[in-house]
Amino acid sequence: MPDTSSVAPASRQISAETLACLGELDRKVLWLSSWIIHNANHLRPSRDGLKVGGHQASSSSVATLMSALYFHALRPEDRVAVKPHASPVFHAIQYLLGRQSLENLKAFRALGGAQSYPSRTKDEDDVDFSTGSVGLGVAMTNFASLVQDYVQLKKLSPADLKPGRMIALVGDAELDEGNIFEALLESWKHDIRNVWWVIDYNRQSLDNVIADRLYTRIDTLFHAMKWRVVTLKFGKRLEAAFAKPGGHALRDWIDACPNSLYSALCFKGGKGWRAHLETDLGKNSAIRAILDSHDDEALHALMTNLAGHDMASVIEAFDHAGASDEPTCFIAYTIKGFGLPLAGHKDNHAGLMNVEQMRQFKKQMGIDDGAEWERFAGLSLPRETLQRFLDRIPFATRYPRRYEARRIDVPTSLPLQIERSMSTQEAFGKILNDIARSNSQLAERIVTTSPDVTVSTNLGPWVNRRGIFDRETLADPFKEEQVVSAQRWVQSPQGQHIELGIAENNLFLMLAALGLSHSLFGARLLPIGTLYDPFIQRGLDALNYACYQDARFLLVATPSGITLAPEGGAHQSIGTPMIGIAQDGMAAFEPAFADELATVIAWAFDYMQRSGDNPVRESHPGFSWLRDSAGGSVYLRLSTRSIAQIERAIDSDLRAEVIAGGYWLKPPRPGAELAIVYTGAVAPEAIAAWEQSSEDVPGAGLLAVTSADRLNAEWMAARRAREAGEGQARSHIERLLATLAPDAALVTVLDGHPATLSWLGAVHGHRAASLGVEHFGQSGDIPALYSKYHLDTDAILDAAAGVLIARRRDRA
Ligand SMILES: Cc1ncc(C[n+]2csc(CCOP(=O)(O)OP(=O)(O)O)c2C)c(N)n1
Ligand SMILES: [Mg+2]
Repeated sequence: MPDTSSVAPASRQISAETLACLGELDRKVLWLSSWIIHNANHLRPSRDGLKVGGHQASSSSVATLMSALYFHALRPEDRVAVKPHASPVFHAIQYLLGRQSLENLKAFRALGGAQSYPSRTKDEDDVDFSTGSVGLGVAMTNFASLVQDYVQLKKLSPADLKPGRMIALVGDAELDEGNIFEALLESWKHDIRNVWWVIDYNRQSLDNVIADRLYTRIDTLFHAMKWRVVTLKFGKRLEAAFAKPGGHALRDWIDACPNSLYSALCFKGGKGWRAHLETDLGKNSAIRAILDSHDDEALHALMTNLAGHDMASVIEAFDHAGASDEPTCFIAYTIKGFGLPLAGHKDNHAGLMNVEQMRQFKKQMGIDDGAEWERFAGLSLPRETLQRFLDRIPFATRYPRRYEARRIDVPTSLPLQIERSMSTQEAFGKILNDIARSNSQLAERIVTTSPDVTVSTNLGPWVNRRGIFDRETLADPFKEEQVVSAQRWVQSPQGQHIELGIAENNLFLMLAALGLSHSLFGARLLPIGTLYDPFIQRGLDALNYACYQDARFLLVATPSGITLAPEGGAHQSIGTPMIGIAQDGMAAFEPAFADELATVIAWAFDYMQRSGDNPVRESHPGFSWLRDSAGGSVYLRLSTRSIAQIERAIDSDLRAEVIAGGYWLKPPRPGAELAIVYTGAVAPEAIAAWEQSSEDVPGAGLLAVTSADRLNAEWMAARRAREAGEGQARSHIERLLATLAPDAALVTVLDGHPATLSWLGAVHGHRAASLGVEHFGQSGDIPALYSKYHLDTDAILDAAAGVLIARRRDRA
């Protein structure tokens, strides 16, 4: 079991009573986490025959580390991301702290019960960061620490909030995820502080025991990123054995023992250790003495006394590290399945103790039948002592630990000088520039971030005015040297833009952390992240993760579609409008005109701050089926194509329709046979096609869809409401399309996958032909590409003719 360059933690006195209480609680956490899973799998009736699962081995591996944290090292201001499959350990600890109900533990993995993986939004206890998709929760802590610095340096958080540590309990195999490395490098650039990663170094992943050579890489990697590395390898008992004359032979033997053999022997127990030690070191008198003085059980306990399971060693390391705010990685050697009959077995990831094994384990834990859920049953200290201990731990001094932040006032419309022709991307830059110029609270609370596409997504003017955030103040040498540049990038703690390197995972984790600042740090921020639309897919899991945690942000994705024409196929997004529809927690818009964009952005700043209950009624009559009072994040799909703008004022009715997702740009005559429906940058083609078709089909309508996502969501919600007995429920899109003839033809068109709008045919059973992009594009100019991919005016007219002919044939 080769080691990393060992750093012995300096010792600090901790009372024997404290250590005894911690040891007992650790035992209880191990018991409860195993029992929660056992109960779910063996004692709850199964209706579907599926194994419920849970991770007894993964949980046992981290029980001591988590007990040491929660019952000793943590302060209320610290925030923790727990490795996903240690959820039972987390909930057991919360139960002991009185923050989780027995009912929820009994319902682990059942509807409404404690979640399989800790969830900020679904669990009722004190989850700081959700986890589940490995690697993301870990990296989230780095970005959360950056946000903590941001709000504290600007004095936006409550004055009495001390800086906390952002702590991740990390499965060692999580380090295989690329996003970890992206986050490490990025956070090195930002000189992050107050981060702890506690690696549960059990040397097992899901499938396998990891290669012996890997440890050197982990150590080197963290050192290279300027992290302090604290290795916790051997527990006190093993250290004591090594300190005896000849003990070094035992240390050398363990150090040289391959991970797989060590794991296998952990599973086999005392007899296995004895056989190998006899063969390899039996002639060594010191080893002989150990073998002779330990029975099999004691020998097993000694040989598996790794520091990650040794409370005194863990406490010492945590206490020692607490003195500095340096980012710190603890490599804590552990055994997957420690203390359980699953220990060390390479197949133990999804392994569950069987009924007989659990009976034995229960006996070993001193727990009587019927006392399985009792907080202190089977422990050797009096319950009063343990309860008193729990009541006094630092972490218990504040609950709940989440903050509510005051709402930032947002105007219902944002000023924008509309040019005769402009793109939505250009309008976005101007809107932000205008906000940057103002002295408003809104301007103060906006924070922007971008993965190296700040300039190319038009955030430049905002950054020029508001500056780049950094702990240190740094002038712009280009400016000082009078080198002419459009960008003036002054860095300081006052800056309001966080510039990231090119890694979209990092962008979304940054937005996740910024978007939870109100709850984590009591400081409301209005985060805006920009990137090229196609690269959403690069960071999609992290985006999903941000939404899963209910982080609030405005995502501005530009340019998009094949409309970015000369940039070519590798940069063209096809599927993102479908992501916009399907992504929970995020309302997606694709406005065509600048005034629509200004309307949506103003609404978005308000929507991002909402937190009411579901279901919800909007105040504007008619738009009542969306879950709008709960709020969420907002995604804007924008374009660099400059299009002719419409001279108009957006009144409150039009505003409500733009927000609801669509409006008749050219209202149809009642009973009209045809409507052209468009989204986004193809507006000029749709308008031209409508003008030309009006000659043949008088009274045809032209429907502007600003949000296929919201139209769709409300349609689904209204249908469900009708099914639930609300017969009058009608969604906006149902009312809009009801003007048409029952068998009217619809032609839908957008620069994205046609399925985004094709469902409109199902609203009233209209016959729909849907245009869009289905295949990878290539470089070209807009006319060439729109023609090739059938988005141009002719294609729309052809499609209209096709559906109208089919309609007439059917009627005949
Ligand atoms: C992104 C992602 N891929 C795959 C999984 C499935 N999975 C869950 S745990 C795990 C292995 C975890 O190993 P490690 O992190 O070492 O945890 P431990 O040994 O403590 O169980 C895998 C592959 C996942 N949860 N997330
Ligand atoms: Mg592991």
